[in-house]
Amino acid sequence: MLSQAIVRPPATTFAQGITTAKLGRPDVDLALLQHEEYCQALEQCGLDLIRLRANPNFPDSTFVEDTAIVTETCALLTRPGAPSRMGEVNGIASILGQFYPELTIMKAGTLDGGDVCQAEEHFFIGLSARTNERGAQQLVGWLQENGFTASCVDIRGLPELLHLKTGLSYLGDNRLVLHEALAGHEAFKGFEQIVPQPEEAYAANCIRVNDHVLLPTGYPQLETTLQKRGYTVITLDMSEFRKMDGGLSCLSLRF
Ligand code: CIR
Repeated sequence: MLSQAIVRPPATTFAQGITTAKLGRPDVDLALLQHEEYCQALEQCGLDLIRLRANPNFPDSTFVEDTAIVTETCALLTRPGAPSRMGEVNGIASILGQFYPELTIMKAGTLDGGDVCQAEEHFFIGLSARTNERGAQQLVGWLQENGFTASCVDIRGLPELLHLKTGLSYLGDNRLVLHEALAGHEAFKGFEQIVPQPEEAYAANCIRVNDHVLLPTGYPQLETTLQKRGYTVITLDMSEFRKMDGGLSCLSLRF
């Protein structure tokens, strides 16, 4: 069971963050409203929220997921691959330190939390424009020391995926939702695979939070598929975060 989540609202500088989306400039006030609805959905799923203050020095700092890897037993601070985001980690360290007495700090390479997908005791790690081999190898070593297994998935040839989790979610029950570009990858053999229609690819970034699945609004086919599998789905409008290449998983660190 997940019990907490760290979140940080978008700052006044949100629109100055990094994006490739070409969906226009985000409306910060609307992003704040959408973020509040996201927070309320996490609370509905039973989580206590640690709400950090918005940080205008880091326009992308609402995407807290990229700064750390958190598990039930251990946590690691990452080295985000975008130079403008490296400093975000400092703002997460003191908070995570309150929950994890032995917080590991990555020493080399680069790695974004968005490239790391946990499926029970196994982790999928994306090699991407943000996560390099050195960073991934460091994470593999740390995971093994902590009793987990890991496999790497190279997404550097898939520009439609900023991070591995842009196109991959683990729902529990040995079940993945994954972007069609990832569907044939051998790392995912043995899992039940739900592949959204191409027009619903954005919804491949969804999150299981205890008894619910959070899904972006506007993807009815995937919503129906998940409901047929017995999930209780909460839909959330993500329009302003999508404009900045973000999705549901990016907005919180859940543990
Ligand atoms: C960035 O490019 O870093 C942000 N604009 C979006 C980060 C999204 N994070 C994620 O998928 N984990």
